[in-house]
Amino acid sequence: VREPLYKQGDHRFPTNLGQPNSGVQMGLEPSGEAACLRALSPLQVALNHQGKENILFCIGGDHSVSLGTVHGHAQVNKDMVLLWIDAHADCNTCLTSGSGNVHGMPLSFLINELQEFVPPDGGVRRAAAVDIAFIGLRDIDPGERYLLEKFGVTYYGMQEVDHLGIQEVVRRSLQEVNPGFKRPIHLSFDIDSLDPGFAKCTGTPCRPDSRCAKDSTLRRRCTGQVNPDLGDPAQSEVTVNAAKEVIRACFGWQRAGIVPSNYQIPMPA
Ligand code: 4U7
Ligand code: MN
Ligand code: MN
Ligand code: MN
Repeated sequence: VREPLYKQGDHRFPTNLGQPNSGVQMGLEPSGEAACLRALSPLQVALNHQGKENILFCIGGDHSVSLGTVHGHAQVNKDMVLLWIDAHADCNTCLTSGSGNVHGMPLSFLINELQEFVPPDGGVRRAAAVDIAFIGLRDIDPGERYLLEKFGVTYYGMQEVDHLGIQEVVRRSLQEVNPGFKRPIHLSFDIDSLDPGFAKCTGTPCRPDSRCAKDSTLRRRCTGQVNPDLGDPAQSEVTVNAAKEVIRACFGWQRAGIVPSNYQIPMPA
């Protein structure tokens, strides 16, 4: 059992961010079946449209690392849009948070409109509420829901994913925040957005179907992202493989196979 990284109800800008309490091993061997990856194909279109050479990739956890990555990206690309694929909305303020965990708070500092509710942070670059879309939400705290509604943030929960299909949800999200794919995209992907069947080893596993009840036991287990030390070795392997597939898919890999740009079909002599 870990102590929350931040004292509950403390109203200071947190300093203990992105604790290195988790990680993903990267490798090349193909394995694992993450059905959720189909979700990423409209994203691939958008990313390809922008040119692969411009992709910056950051891996880490917990999700409070996003304070640094989003800040950095927004400094360079001021017109950036933010896609947040997560079971959680991660926009608790220090005062709405029930757990005191900073990984549930980063967006309260990263959304312009929320600044009156959080302590001053010395100049974090932000996105506007209209430039953010959430996908996969299924465990939202009351304060978070209030803020999402108040500022009209685009969000598609698991119910919409069930109803419309993930492809359509991703397409609509991009259409709303980035019509024509003209703006740079910052994708923040939380492994707990996947079905725990594919990714059990996270601090906050959350069943993706709409029957997913708000489970109070989840609240006490909010520490890491991909954490191969959680769960047994078999679950750990499945989780790591799912993470690798998501990463590869972001860089163009498809289950249907890909053809390298310089590929030439072998000719008989
Ligand atoms: B993650 C939670 F209460 N909302 O604030 C909180 F349910 O980065 C969970 O998305 C936060 O994994 C989860 O602690 C943060 C909780
Ligand atoms: Mn999450
Ligand atoms: Mn998260
Ligand atoms: Mn987390």
